[in-house]
Amino acid sequence: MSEKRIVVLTGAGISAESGIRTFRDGDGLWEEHRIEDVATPQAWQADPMFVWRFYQSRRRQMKEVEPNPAHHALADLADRHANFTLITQNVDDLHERAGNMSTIHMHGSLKTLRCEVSGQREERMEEHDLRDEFLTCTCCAVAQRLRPDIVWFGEMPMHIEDIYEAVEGCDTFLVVGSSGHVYPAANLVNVANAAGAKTVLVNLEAPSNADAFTEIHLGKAGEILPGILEQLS
Ligand code: BV8
Repeated sequence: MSEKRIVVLTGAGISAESGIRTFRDGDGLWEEHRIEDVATPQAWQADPMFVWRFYQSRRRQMKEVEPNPAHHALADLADRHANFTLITQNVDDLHERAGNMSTIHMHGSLKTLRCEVSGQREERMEEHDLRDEFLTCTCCAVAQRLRPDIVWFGEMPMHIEDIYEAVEGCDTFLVVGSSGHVYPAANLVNVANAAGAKTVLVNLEAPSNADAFTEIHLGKAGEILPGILEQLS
């Protein structure tokens, strides 16, 4: 086991080959609305059923997709490497299903829902939990509406202290499948550079923060990642 500290950040691009649409492929719209306008507390306040249907359709899709070779390559690397941290911007569970059980979800998760009163989380992925009716919590004496357990635009990302601690202390920072549009995730490569880490990108095309990386591999993650992880460990 090498003592090198490896931190990986994934974005929507790593799930693309599993059939999950990325945010910026194609038109980045959902029912003719910009996703940045749907994934906000304001949209939930204004039209909760509209936002709820957006998430329920993505929660249902999770039952139909499988991890791809990129997810499996990262799970294999985690098995071989003692000092490994996986952070994802994604809200699907494909990293866990490939074997990365301690994945840090900085933007939340589709599998869990959150009580709007207590903030308590519960996993609700049974068939009857995936219809378009609102769901209510099991934690309050009077059941309250559950919201998606998702970090919306304008909300604070989760586990941010742990994330900065890992990135500030790493030797290699690998980003897979991210356009570098969304902050603070897109800034983590600069944090890694400042910490003296080697920064590597695997992406289909050059993202907006491409200049920040030491090494760039352009192409599909499922095809490239299995080959380059040997060099990283
Ligand atoms: C915050 C969950 C501060 C939702 C997501 C005004 C007000 C408030 C904040 C802001 C503001 N203006 C800007 C901001 C900051 C804002 C932001 O960055 N906005 C952007 C639009 C400019 N950020 C925030 O709001 C964040 N919070 O700043 O809080 C704060 C401080 C104190 C107190 C309170 C708050 C929160 C951002 C999180 C938003 N939630 N996700 C959901 O999923 O429904 S973000 C969401 O979009 C994803 O999680 C992901 O992070 C992002 C999409 O990015 P990518 O993952 O990179 O995906 P994308 O489609 O863009 O790119 C895919 C890439 O893959 C492409 O480059 C493509 O080429 C490549 N690819 C495709 N196929 C493949 C591939 N690569 C390899 N192989 C392939 N096969």
